[in-house]
Amino acid sequence: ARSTVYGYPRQGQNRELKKAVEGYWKGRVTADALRATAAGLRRTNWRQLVDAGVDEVPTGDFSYYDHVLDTTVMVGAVPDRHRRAVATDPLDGYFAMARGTQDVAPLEMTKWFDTNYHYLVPELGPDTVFTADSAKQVAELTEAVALGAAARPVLVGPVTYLLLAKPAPGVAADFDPLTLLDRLLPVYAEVLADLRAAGAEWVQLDEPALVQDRTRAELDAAERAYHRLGTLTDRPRLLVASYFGRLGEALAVLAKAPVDGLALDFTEAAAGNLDALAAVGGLPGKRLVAGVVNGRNIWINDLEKSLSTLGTLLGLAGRIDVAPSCSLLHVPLDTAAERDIEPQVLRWLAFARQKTAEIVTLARGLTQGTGAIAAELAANRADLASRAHSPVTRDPAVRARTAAVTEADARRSQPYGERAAAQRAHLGLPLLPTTTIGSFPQTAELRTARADLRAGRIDAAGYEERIKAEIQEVISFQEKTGLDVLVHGEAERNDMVQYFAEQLTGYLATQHGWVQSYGTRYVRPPVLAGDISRPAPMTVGWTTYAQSLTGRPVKGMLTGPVTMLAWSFVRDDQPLGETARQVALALRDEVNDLEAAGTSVIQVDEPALRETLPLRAADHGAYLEWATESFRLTTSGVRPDTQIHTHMCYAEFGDIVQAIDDLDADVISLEAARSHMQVAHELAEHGYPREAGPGVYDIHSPRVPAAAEAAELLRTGLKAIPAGRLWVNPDCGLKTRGWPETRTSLENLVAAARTVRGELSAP
Ligand code: THG
Ligand code: ZN
Repeated sequence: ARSTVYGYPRQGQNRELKKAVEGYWKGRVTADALRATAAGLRRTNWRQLVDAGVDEVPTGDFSYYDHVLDTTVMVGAVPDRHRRAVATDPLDGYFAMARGTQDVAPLEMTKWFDTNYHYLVPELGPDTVFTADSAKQVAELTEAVALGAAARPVLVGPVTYLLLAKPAPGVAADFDPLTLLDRLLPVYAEVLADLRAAGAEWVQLDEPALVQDRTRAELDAAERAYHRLGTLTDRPRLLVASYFGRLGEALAVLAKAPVDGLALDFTEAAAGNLDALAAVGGLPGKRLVAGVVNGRNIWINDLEKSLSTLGTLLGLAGRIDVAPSCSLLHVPLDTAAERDIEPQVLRWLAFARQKTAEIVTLARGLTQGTGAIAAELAANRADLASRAHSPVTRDPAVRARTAAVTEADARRSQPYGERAAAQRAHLGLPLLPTTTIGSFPQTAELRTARADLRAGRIDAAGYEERIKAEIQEVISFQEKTGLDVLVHGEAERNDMVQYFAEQLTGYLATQHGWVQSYGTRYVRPPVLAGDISRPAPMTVGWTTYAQSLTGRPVKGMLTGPVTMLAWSFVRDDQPLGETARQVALALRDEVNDLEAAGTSVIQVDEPALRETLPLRAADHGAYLEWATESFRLTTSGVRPDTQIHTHMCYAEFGDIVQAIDDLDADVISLEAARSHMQVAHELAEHGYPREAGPGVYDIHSPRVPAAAEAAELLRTGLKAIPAGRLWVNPDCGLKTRGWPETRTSLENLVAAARTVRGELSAP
């Protein structure tokens, strides 16, 4: 057995790639220097893989921004509006597609399956002409071969590429990009021939879209694609890779295709692949790459269990190789950089470098027998036992509390209608009440204050003073502007997940655990390592301080349990629902403490509710069950006259409207400005009975909406949601905006609310 990986973190140990690319954008780094940095990072990665004993390294997985955008360049599908920039300077044209320019909009960005990585959506239409550009793939293969590595180029497969695309602007919305398959395949054939000529023995074609529910027509397209590519005469050997789940019906299609190997996910999330493989009679004569090490979490592998899976596979294919379940892009680089995590606990964690060592060990064990890896197995067994029996992972008080949760704990004491009346009486708000989503601009001064505190240049009291000064400013601005429900502005928060993770027992934070989210933007997901409890209130002090400055209601602001899980690395030793329940109970204490301290409006944000939806419809029900239950568990301990808000950051939520209703929140704010209040109509169609604030100001753009424009959006909203239930707010938090545009936009928003209120009371 040989060991291999499909992709490796691109950024470098100190995010050198981010610094070089952003430096290039600012004109501080030349194109040559950027290219040299990138080549150095690729070399470091390949050396690291080869030195660890990996038999076949990936190439072409590196990207300046995004590998789907690289594929768009490879097949020549540059949108018309970017052609001139690309022709003038390919590198600048590439970044123009990624980020837009003064004059042209970028490609749209969306989530890569159910990960936290975002890709740039290809824009295709009936007039799209594909042309092969294999330069990047060939160059990177040549670099790796020059280092003496056995290298395998990795490409996004043609079927997945088309399934990820959308109709270009101006093309009919019902245009199906998959109709372009026959035009795309010759381009892939050309790239494959170029790679073979450059020395590729194998090429990997990634088809993760085939682990989603697929129609017969889509499966037929996959069959046609791999028949066509498989029967080419001038081609390298083809490895078709699937990951992020089970293949289902697509497995039979690929098993029959005239390709040379398949890569399958054999982690828990893909349960079913093993049986399905046996059911189709295995892959006689083909190479099977077995993804037995989870490539998207950070827990050490259970080596004995993996060896047993690999043993089961032995008779099922011509040859078995060992790999992580997916590209290692989705995990941080190296646990060795972490200095603040207890050494014993650090041994439970495996980042990309450690996962690489695991697959090398497994491949050796499979080839030479377990005797050859006895020391590794013993150490692994000890680390797994240490984790299983640690007081960190098992806190009897937390377990007793989750076990005692009843159905009633997750239900408000009164139905929505009665609560709404109590809240109206209690809060005394005007029609079309105005509010914001929670955060105000995170200024450079605030970030400096946090850095100063970390570095010891100021003490806790000095930091508190700076944050309080900011809260005073934010409150006084909102009063002056005439907003009805105020917020404290979240000046104290670095990140809406990290801030809470740092204060909850059972969570670990990393110092260097960066994972690419999109382009040059990275996150450091905290680790849900143990049983979760809340040793002390987390937000009550700041919220009550803000409330002490004003007579208007100040909204308490929390991150909900589903989003806490979605943007963290989750436990793999208990069901997600159990972890969510623990987090929910900790947050419930915070909600109840806020209420006890006099907070009448509490917002629990769930921007990740939609993005965590499982890839297959059959799995939606179980997910939505624990997701909605944990939200209700968080929010149901309050009095009827305490108003619970929630917020979600997307306009497309058609498939989870029922779940949103099941949250039983009193008020929801949603993105709507860019979709012209479409969401208001979707809520109305569903018969959504509660209050809603479809955003009237698109905070993702620095553009300031005029009061008349916001008023027009409100009038549109009123056609779907009655005046008694419509709120007026921006789309999302304002932390990424500057103060000047925030000021004007909110003044215009309040003016718009006043205008429309006037029209409502006019005879
Ligand atoms: N918080 C967390 N996860 C998230 C988001 C979040 N995942 C999904 C979505 N939001 C991703 N969006 C972003 C937006 C901005 C940045 C990262 C992800 C960003 N990162 C800084 C950078 O790369 O320079 C680093 C931030 C830091 O210092 O921590 O700007 O909101 N948890
Ligand atoms: Zn939002």
